[in-house]
Amino acid sequence: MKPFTLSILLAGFLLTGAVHAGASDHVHASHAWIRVLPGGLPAGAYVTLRNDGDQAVSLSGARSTVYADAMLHRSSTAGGVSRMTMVDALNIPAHGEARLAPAGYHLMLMQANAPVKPGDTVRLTLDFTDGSTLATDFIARPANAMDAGDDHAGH
Ligand SMILES: [Cu+2]
Repeated sequence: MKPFTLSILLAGFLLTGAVHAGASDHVHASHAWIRVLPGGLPAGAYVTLRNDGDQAVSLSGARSTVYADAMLHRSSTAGGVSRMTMVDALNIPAHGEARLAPAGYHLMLMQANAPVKPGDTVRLTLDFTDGSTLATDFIARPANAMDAGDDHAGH
């Protein structure tokens, strides 16, 4: 192998290593669930993200092979009118947590390429602003669900 080729491989390896040792290494996801709506409507995805690191991290969005698009949104209510706004990033403080939950921050999942039913598990790849990622399994819940339905898990 020529030295030139080796240095390119090495550069690629170092870059990969840098991305791997990123924000997501310190983030733990729990209570991950999706509220499935009938008729192919966009579905909200919710999760609690705990950051055990010494530095704040920022969630920038998510991806999935099941949905064509996923966007970070925030629901709010003003004057009795609820609305959703796009969010560039959601901060998760050092040694703190951020909660995506109904009536607040959520990931809006658009255009499922196959029907998602309550009880299904959907893997989303959470993206952080430093380029690191966190693959997380979300449980699909019915339209009237208000949480992940795992409170009995006791943690
Ligand atoms: Cu939304």
